Amino acid sequence: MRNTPSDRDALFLGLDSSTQALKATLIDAELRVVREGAVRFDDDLPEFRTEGGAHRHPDGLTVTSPALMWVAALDLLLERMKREGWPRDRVAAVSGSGQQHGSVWLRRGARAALRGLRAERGLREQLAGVFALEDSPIWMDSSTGRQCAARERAMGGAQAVAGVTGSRAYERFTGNQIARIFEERPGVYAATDRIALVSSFVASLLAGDYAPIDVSDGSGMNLMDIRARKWHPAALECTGPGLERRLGPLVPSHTVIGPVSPWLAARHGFRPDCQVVAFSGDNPNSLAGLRLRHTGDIAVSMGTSDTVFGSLADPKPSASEGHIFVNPVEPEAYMAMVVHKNGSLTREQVRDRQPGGSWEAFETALRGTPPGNEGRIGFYITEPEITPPIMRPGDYRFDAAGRTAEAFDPAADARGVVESQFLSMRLHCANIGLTPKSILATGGASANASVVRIVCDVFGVPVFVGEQPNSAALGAAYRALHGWTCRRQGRFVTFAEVVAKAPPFRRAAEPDPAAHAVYTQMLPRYAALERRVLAG
Ligand code: XUL
Repeated sequence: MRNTPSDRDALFLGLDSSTQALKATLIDAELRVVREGAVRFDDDLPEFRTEGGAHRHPDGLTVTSPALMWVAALDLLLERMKREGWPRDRVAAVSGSGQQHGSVWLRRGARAALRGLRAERGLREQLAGVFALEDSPIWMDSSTGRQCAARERAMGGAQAVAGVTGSRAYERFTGNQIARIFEERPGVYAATDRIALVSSFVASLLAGDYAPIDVSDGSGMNLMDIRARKWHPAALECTGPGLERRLGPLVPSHTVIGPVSPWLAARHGFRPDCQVVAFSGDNPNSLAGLRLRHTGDIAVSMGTSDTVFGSLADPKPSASEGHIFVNPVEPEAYMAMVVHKNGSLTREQVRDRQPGGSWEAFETALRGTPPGNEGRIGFYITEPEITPPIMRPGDYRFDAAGRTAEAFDPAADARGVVESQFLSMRLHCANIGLTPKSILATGGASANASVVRIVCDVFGVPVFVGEQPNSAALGAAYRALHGWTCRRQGRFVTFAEVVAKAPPFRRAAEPDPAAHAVYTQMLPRYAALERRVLAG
């Protein structure tokens, strides 16, 4: 057997089985990225005929991906690593990320097939027959409205479901997907030995055995008690019979689940003592990749949608907004995630109304208008909003006296849209217990200094900026290092210690106390106007 790599030479691999690609990021012990690679499902595996990695079904609601495609992608990725000479024999630990909520249905005999993999053949050839369901429901599926309603009835209402599982019943959440399969395809359910998440399934392929679901990705199922970090009996009960046995155990996210399979060592040159750390969901891994290491660190990602996620100690799960998951790097803590659908497209529409329609004009408008917009408040809804659920698109404007206003001048609209988006974020984050101590701003709009200024003043905390491409794969690599370090030292080592060497993000803004006070005063008025808009 080869010698253990010295700690200095050790490398850590993170995989990310996302909707459209399987990505890999390899880091060294100094946390530098040394290699990156990706297999794109549509282009590299055209025989599965996916679009954006998925199949959209004629009912307009069902969305699936072929489970065997994820296996084929891993074969291809590992072959490329071999061809490109990635130093696999220095990899001390591997972890990974999977798109959240997707489920993989394994029939009896799958475990023996995983344990008995033969080195002379690829995974695809040996595992083609292990699926009880060839097409895995994924997070884009919204076909389970009936099952969601039934869950909420059975468990005492939407707030009761949220209180226990961290989220009200959502169509894409795995428990509701499982309930639908049980109802509509009882033969599939009966033939199933194990239901894995995408994350735990890919971990199984590396470990050569069933891998447990980690408590962070497990929080996206509507089946787990997020406080006890255990399957919740009543939530299982209303889903399908014999479910606990089919789901297997739950483990903390930093758990080393075992060494890599003899197959991976013999066929792909990994060390037989390379450790597999439990895989988790893509959002939990991104939290790790953005190094949100302390309670109160939050990330605001400004893209097509604006997504906020962050670490918190005392969550307030809500039926009306957001999700609470167990934190993937701080076992006692939680993470919250809130999605606002009206993000950059909405800002762009308001930008187009500025003279010249450029971002420069938008910045000039922000610089030329005062914090609080002289009492004017607008709600700019281009697409039906998730948080809060404003379904009817349109611009809703109010003057300082709370009267409906037909129009604002373009500069007031520029300030109005940005202030409104971040006041909404502050309000709804606070509703689920997320109060930031620092913000990491990422995504397109984080390059705009005047937008960053408003985020900073609305929340009243310092804002850092930085891009972290492939944050889920990188987060998985960090988590591999984290799990490996905890195992090595025989104690829980904080994630903050483990990622201390990573280069800091740039500190971009400090709050202005006077502007922050304006926003704090504005918040109750904003909340009242939001209720008016919601009431129609
Ligand atoms: C989270 C969600 C998506 C998926 C795919 O709840 O549905 O973000 O994790 O990225």
